[in-house]
Amino acid sequence: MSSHQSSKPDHPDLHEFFARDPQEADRAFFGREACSDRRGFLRGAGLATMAAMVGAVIPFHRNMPAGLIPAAFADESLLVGKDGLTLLNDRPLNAETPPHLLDDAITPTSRHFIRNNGLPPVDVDPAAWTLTVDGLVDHPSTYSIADLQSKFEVVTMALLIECGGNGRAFFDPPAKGNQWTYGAVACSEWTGVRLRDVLEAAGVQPGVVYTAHVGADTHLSGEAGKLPISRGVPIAKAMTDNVLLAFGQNGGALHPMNGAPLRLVIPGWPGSCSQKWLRRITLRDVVHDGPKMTGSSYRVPRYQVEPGEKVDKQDFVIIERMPVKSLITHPANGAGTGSTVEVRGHAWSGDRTIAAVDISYDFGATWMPAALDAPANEGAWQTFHATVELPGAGYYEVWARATDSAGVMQPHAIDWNPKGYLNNTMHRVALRVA
Ligand SMILES: Nc1nc2c(c(=O)[nH]1)N[C@H]1C(S)=C(S)[C@@H](COP(=O)(O)O)O[C@H]1N2
Ligand SMILES: [Mo]
Repeated sequence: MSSHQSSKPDHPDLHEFFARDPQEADRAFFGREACSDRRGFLRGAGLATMAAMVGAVIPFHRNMPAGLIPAAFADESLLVGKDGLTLLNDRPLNAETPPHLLDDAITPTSRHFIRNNGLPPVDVDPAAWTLTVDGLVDHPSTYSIADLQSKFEVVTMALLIECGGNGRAFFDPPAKGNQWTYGAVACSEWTGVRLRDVLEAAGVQPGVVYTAHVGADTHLSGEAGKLPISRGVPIAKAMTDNVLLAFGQNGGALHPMNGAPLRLVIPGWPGSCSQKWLRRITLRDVVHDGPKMTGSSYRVPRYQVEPGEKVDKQDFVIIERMPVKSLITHPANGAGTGSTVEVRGHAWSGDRTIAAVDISYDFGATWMPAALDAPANEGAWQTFHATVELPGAGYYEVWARATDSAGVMQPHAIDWNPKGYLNNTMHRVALRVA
C-alpha cells in the first residue's frame, strides 16, 4: 500500500476514525465486535480480514485489545487495501481512482473505486454466505458459494463498472451527491457464474419483466430492515452472457468494499445495478421499485432541460446503458514531458464496442487516430495508445474522443440533469514540455 493520502491532511485517516468511534471502526474494518470491557478479541472472519490486511498470520492475536490499530497501518488512510484512491466521503465510504492509476488494461483490486450507499456488512463469513433466488420462478432456491461453483460453469471475464454519477463534479449548477471527477470507473477481471444459468435453473416464469437485487449492507440510519439500495434490471439484460454473480476479483477474493464475498457485475450499465454483498435476487412482473429505483435516483429527464431547471418526478426515465466515453491514463494531468509523448487510455460504451479513438493536441483543431485494442471480452473496456510529437516547449492539452460501434461520438459538452448523471464529455490532460 502507498500513502498518497498523507499529502491530504484534510482527509480523515484510520487513526481519526478509530479515535472518533473505535467500536464502529473495529466493526467496519475487521468485523470485530468490541466487548464492553474493551478486551474483545478477533475471531474467524474478522481475524482473517486483519491478517489479510497486514499480510501475515498474527500468532498473538488473542492479546490484541479491541480498538487496536495494527502499527502496520501507521500512515494509512481509511482505504485499507486500496492504493492511491481519493476519499470523497467516509460515511458512507466513497473513493475514486485518479486517472493515471487506471493505466492497466485490468484494474488491480487495490485501484478499484468504492461507492457505498450504506454501511457494509460486518463479520462476513464466505463459507456461510447464501444467495436466494425467488419471486416468479418455478423453483425458488438458496445456494452457498460452493453450490454456485459446483452447479454452474465458472467463468472469468474482464468487466467494466462505471458509476452513473462519474463526472458529476463538472455539472454547473452543481448536482448533489459524491463529487466524482473521472475515477468512478474500473475494469477488473471477475470470476463467477452467469446470472442467466442460475435464473434458468430456477425457471423464469412467463410475465417476468425485472430483477430485484438485495445486498447485506445496512442503511445509514441504522433502521432494521431498511435497505440502502435495491436495484434491478430488465429480465432481458439479466439473461445476457456477461452478467456475472462474482465471487472472485483479479484472481483473489473480492475486496471487502467491492462486495465480498458475492456481488453482481452488470457491465456497461450504471454501477448501481451491480449489487454488492448480494443475498437475494427476486424476479418480478413489474419494474422494480426498491430504494434508488424511483424519483430522481439513477434516472434522468426524458427531455432536455435548462441548467438548474426543476423537473417533475414523472418525467424521469431509468438510466440503462452508459454512454460512449474515454479516459486518458497516461501521461498524468499536468505532467512535464519531452516532445515525444506516448498517450494511453481506455474507451467504452455500454452494450457496444468502440470503433475509434481520436487524439488532439491542438485544442481540437486536428485529430489523429489512436491504435485501439479489441476488448478482452464483451463488457470490457478497450485500450488505446498513440505517439504524439509536440512541436516545441510550452503548454499543451491532449484530448481524447471515442466513437462507438453505433457511430456515436463523445461530445464536448452534455446537457445538464438534476442529479449529475451520464457525464461523458471528452477527457483533457495538460502537458508541459520544458
Ligand atoms: N449492496 C450494495 N451494492 C452496491 C452499492 C451499495 O451501496 N450497496 N453501490 C452501487 C453503486 S452506486 C456502484 S457505482 C457500484 C460500485 O461498485 P464498487 O464499490 O465495487 O466500485 O456498486 C453498486 N452496488
Ligand atoms: Mo453508482
